[in-house]
Amino acid sequence: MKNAIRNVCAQLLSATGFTLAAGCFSLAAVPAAQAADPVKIGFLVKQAEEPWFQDEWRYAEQAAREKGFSLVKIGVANGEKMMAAIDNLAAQKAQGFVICAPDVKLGMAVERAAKRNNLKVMSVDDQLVDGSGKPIASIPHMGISAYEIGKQVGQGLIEEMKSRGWNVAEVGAMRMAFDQLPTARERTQGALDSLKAAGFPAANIVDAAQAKTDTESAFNAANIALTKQTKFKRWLVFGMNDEAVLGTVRAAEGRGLRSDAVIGIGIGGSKTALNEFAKPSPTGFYGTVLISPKRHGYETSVNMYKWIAENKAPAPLILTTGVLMTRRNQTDVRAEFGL
Ligand code: FCA
Repeated sequence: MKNAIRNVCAQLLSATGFTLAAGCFSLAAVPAAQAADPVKIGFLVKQAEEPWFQDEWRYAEQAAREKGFSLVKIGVANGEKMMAAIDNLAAQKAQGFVICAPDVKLGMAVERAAKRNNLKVMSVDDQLVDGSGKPIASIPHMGISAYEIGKQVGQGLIEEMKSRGWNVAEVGAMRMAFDQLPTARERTQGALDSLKAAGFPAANIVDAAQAKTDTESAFNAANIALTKQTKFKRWLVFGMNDEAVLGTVRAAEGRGLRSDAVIGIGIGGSKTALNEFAKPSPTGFYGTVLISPKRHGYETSVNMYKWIAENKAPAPLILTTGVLMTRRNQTDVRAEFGL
């Protein structure tokens, strides 16, 4: 488009002289986005009902308002919906999208669909992988520093257990696992490693595997695990996100294990955690490592906008950090995150 204008201008310059040509140069100097179609960006998430993703969308919308692009939010619960959404974005003349895919193994399919439709693509939260399970480096990604954040969860659990003076011999640690997702595996591995480093007995660690990454699936998996494990009187609980921990905490409550017998620390800090903190008395959901939906929603969208409108490619990999948040410090920690 700009080249075409320049060519016409060059011809005018030689044919008509300076005045007309000056007007041409100011036209040719307008940024690409104004000269081309209006910027439209898709934001595709695997679990639209999860508060974390709603927060991401909210901050993406803020970016859209500030930068003046349109945002198309689509929930993509499975591969079929995801592929349809990408084609649909192209039909709507979007130029790019940010995605947290329903399955990271769909990475190559995402990249191919983006290329075919001439759409720029970035991933958020869950990094896409290729056929051999390697992260796809050509798709810029913003995720959390999963292992480090997991370690913070483990340290928080140990500290709280110590301050309550629990007898370790009676304490089980439940790892609510979703190991097919690398970021989930890294998060719980970090927590495990810090428990072990603090001398927590490996024999007291119990694995439960959730079928999906929501509260209900964690609740079901925890129920099965708790039925099998009757020797522990008290529990530390960790998992990939707040939903994993909340489901486990609810299952424990069903067995009469309440806040004096359960210390759960999640990852996230959205409504799922805030609702627990807002209850009149504490529950087994003791804390969460707050991560930033603002960075993941706002910053990814702005980066995509700049890629499209200013041809500024985003950093290939950004990993964000978290801070332990409990009932006590929630206001301060959220303020620190600009939330
Ligand atoms: C994953 C999880 C979400 C959230 C996000 C940062 O996508 O499924 O719950 O933790 O990472």
